[in-house]
Amino acid sequence: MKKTILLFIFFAICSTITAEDGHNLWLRYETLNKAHVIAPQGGKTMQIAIEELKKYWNGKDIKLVIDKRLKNDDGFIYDADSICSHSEIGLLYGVYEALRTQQLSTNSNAGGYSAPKYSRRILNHWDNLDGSIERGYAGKSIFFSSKLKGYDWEKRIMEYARANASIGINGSVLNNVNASPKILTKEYLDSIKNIADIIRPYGIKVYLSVNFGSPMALGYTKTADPLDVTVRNWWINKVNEIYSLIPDFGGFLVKANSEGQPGPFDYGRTHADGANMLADALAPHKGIVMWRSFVYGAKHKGEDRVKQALNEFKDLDGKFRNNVILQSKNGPLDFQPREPYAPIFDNMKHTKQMAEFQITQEYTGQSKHLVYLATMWKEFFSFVSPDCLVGIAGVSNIGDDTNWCGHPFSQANWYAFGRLAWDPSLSADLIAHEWIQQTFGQNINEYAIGDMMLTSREACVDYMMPLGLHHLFAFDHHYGPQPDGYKAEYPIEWCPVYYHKADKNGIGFDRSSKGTNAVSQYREPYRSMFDNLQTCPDEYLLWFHHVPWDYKLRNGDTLWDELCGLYYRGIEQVVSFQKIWQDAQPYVDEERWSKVNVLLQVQLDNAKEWRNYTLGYFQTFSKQPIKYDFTGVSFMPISVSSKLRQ
Ligand code: BDP
Repeated sequence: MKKTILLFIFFAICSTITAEDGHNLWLRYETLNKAHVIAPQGGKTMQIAIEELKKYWNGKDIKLVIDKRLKNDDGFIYDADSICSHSEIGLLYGVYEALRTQQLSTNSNAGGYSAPKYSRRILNHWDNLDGSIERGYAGKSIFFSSKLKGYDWEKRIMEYARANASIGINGSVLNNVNASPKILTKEYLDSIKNIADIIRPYGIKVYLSVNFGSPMALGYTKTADPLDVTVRNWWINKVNEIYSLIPDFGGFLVKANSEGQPGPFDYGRTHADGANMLADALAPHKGIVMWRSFVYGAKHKGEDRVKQALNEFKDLDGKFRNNVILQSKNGPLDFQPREPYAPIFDNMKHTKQMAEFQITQEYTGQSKHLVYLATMWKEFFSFVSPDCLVGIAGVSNIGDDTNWCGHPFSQANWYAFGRLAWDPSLSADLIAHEWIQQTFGQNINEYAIGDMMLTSREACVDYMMPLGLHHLFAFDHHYGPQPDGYKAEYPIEWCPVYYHKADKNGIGFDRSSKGTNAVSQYREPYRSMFDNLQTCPDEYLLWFHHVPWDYKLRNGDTLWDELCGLYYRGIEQVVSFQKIWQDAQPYVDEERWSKVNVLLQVQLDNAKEWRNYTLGYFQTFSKQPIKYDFTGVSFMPISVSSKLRQ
């Protein structure tokens, strides 16, 4: 008896100090086991829908109804006591909507019809077969790492699928766009089949990144020429093999002739030749090809990098098969803290297009900085109509860390991606509040935390590269600043000095009609607006113009003073985040609170480093004082040939 009491006390203590490791993401429903669910016969997806309701629904009776009159497969109608959809997966989405609503304080407008804007809502994992993740900051690959085995591994994959289903994500490209040909070998396809079987009931299709040179690299053909019959047949057979294992396989994602990857140019063929060959192999199975437009340094080498993608693709508009989708990053360069939208979205009128967002924070502090990205993605949608896209891809930030994403707030970016892929008209604000309430409960100082999230991306822009500056990142890891970066052995497009072109006269990349004329790729009114220094928004100023240090901005400050002021403003913002987080302490469990607290200090230190290093360096050109209290490093003038800064 005594022993039992001791044990009881022991467990009671343990449960009060149970680690809150963030593993449960935004899925923190209380187990109630009180609902009575009326549902038709169904498969595994229906079973999951029923189980979720039985366990977590706080009402009594609820009906699940399949109604074939509803058009959109994934859409549903949800009201107080029923969820109705064309399909089982639509019902499951309805269940998660019902449970989300139940978690939120403002659920008065809940209910009605909801259907996704896009039928392809896809995560792109940049996972390598050795378990590492390109630009991954939250541990190893959940798919290819060996840390988890057997049941634990399956459970993890299932949790992954459930989290995705809860926000409507319905596709996963499992491997890196810099793809190893080995992914197409029997050994790997068998393990991909296992993954597909686990995630299928949650409505998630598997896609793979493929290396264009695969048949040759694996030793089956002498060439990878897309017009060669042996090559075409190899792909047809390979695709058939994949579908025999995974009947609902989604298709391929391809990075070709970019950053050293093989592609159709190697054989004098076009992107369309390459994409169409794969599309033809996939078409009988209803598979698709997502062909990336992230290309530079191939055909248009030497040209302003941000112009190259469109120049490579514009003549191919209308030449792609119906099951090819051109996938382009939101900006024309590479996931910078701020870029103008990529003009390729304006120009490819007869080609299906998808936008690629980067959820993993390669250029926004990785998993160390609190940067909520929904505001960036909404900015994109303020220029590019959601109607011109057929799908959305997000480069995942998921790894095998217990909390999935590294920084507790990075989970919000995964969440926001799913919600926006479902409905791009949702506001960043609403999504932030949904996430906060579900992740931290309703007692937290939600409005202050919400403000912190909503201003965090702008803060990051301010302390890293304000006023349209871009790619000032340290080589290779892309974490800290290296505005003086130049290596003769690297392509010039990897060197920060190519992008800011600071000299004694001023700073910025002249992409106006007097410069590289990148502005000409934009539709009006943006073309004229960006072209004219007077009308170009400050946010994009140094993206499009080389501006004198003494140039007077609209607010009356000189460019130099404004630049300095913004770096300081960014730092002040992070200080204010720390204050908000201090106030949140009573409402957040110790583990997550401390983790964020420590990371905010890292973020502040990094922000200061960005300011000191960057302003210290630019000051060698501006030769002007920094009006603020400055303790930056002092810089020797750089020795890069002035030609690079023309
Ligand atoms: C860049 C990354 C690089 C990726 C590349 C891509 O630095 O690791 O392979 O994009 O998107 O942002 O292909």
